[in-house]
Amino acid sequence: MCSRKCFRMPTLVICGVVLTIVLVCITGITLTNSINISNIVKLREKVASDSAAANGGHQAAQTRAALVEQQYSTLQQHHMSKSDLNYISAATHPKNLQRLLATPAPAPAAPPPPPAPPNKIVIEIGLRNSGSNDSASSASGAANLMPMPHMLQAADALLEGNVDSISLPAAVVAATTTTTTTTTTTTAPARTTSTAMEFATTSDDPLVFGIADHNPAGIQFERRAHVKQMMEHAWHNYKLYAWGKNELRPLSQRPHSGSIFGSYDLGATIVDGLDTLYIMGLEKEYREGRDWIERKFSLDNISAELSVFETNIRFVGGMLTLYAFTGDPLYKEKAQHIADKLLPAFQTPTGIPYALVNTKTGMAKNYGWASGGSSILSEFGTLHLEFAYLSDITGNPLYRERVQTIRQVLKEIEKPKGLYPNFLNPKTGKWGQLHMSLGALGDSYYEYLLKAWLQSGQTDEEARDMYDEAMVAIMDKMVRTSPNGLTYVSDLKFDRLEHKMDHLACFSGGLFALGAATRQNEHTDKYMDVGKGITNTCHESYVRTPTQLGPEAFRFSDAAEARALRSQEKYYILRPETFESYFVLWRLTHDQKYRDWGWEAVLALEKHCRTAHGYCGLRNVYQQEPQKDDVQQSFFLAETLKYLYLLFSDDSVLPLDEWVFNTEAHPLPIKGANIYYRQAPVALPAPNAS
Ligand code: DMJ
Repeated sequence: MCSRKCFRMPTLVICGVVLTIVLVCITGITLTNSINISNIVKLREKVASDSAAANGGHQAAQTRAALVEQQYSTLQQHHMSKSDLNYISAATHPKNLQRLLATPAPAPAAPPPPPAPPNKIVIEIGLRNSGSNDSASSASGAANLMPMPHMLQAADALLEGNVDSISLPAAVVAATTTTTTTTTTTTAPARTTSTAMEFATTSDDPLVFGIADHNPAGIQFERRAHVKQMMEHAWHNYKLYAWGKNELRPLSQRPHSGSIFGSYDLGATIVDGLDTLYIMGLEKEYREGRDWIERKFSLDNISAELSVFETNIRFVGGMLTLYAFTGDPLYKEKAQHIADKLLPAFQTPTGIPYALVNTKTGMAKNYGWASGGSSILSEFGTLHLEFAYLSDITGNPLYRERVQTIRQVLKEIEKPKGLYPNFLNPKTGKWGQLHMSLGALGDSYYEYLLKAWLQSGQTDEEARDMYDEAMVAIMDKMVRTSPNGLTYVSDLKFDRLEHKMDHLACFSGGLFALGAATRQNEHTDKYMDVGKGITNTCHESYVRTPTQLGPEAFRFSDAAEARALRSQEKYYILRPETFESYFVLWRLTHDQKYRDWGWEAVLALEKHCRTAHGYCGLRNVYQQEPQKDDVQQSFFLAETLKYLYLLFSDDSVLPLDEWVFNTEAHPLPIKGANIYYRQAPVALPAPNAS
């Protein structure tokens, strides 16, 4: 028989166990709450201080943006990848700010903030579906991404104090690939979502950075992530072995000096590659580059002989894009500084600039090899986008005037068979040798005719007319079809067609297609056919080599199609033009084959061009194990990797109706269509004294 004592023993044990469980629970809850509450307190403090400082709706909107940013910075501390946090800057996108301003912003809260009503919103950080992230699966994974309206809703709730808990499940902390989900119990109305990518609105906000895409279903995640990793590899090795120099020699692990940049250290890879880092969300690397530009980049006190064309497309173009992206005045100042150094080259009887200019003396000249002292069409004809935009953001009309002068000379001059020869004498205003090409020496002139029209918001009709006239003449006189049905664009030398196409001319697949997509006229169908045909031919030039990378030039004859025949045209130097056309055709047609072709190229680049210390070109793409050239071109970071990254991104990243790419793949905003145009205020006439 059990005594009372004996009965009490199990009761005490049970009570002890229950007490322990209760204590553990309380401790757990307290710990959880202390995390959540400290976050919330911090957020509320931020709300209070921001709100107190706020002078109006705009700042309230920024405050909400800051809250979202703060949330995400917490997530980042838990090893979540920045690319998975691309929505981070959504709330600071000027479009979203405008949208927020259009809706009644919450009244600035007077500190101390009121206690939060319980359980209005739970922000829960979840895991992305595992498995493949490529298009098919990403479509199903889309539902797990936190959409913009929810972000804004969450931001509002935070601002208003309607948040009960923010939970970070332990699994998230351990996760390497994560994204966000929300569970809302609020009845707050959802906002409409923006379709554009996101940018920082100010340069000095350390939390505000990058570009977001709003349609995860449009992204091939694994492919894109792979390209991003290639960029990191290229950049980190450049940083390690050639920082501040122009380019990297990956095999010898030292800088590549000389070449088109002269002998000075101008950080060409930094300036050329920086907008790609920005687009990819590589913030740390971007900031290293910006810092170098701020502290080191200057053309003062050096006596460099610079190529007007290369300096314009890479340096001026790079700075202009960075200015458009960030609004950081540093980039505008640098762009103007560089362009000013180029201006002496324009001091010619015709206004057609020389090819080379000395940054110290202003002495300018042409290349000795260029047809009797001529300037080169693809060089003096590829300044318009940058100079026109520079005038608009600085308010100084001089730059636009310079390129308008070039335009007038080219408009008025007689064109043999309606075509533009590659050489023009800047003193006499007469053509040199009658060689025409959509490849070397001609290429980007035609590109800038179409793109000047696009950049102007399709108001510069003169440019569009000149584009149509030139392309119709090219289709008639230079575009041909091989016996096996490959479309190509030949060079024309006097009256003789040279059935050869440069790799450089592979950009024209995209150019024809873009011409078709942006205006319906009698040429539209033909443009699109030729654009697709040329892109297909350039792909053939790649897949007909054992390396699956294309040669510098390829020929068409009875014996061969889309193959290089001469030893000096068998190299590949990491050029972008074929991928540029894949990108443009993908955007315009959504034919999956363009993405697959791009991915084939990525695999080939990885197999043959990647080294332990960066990427090299190849000396002969027709060899199974080709020798590498030991140069990582700056355009590999500026163009090749950017176009491949964008190929696997959603259309909302740099949409083609808001951005136009300069010939070095630096995107420039389209006037009237893009809020990042950042036009300088027009000076008002002085008030009438009377
Ligand atoms: C780039 O510098 C530019 O695309 C230019 O217009 C031509 N070639 C190189 C890349 O191949």
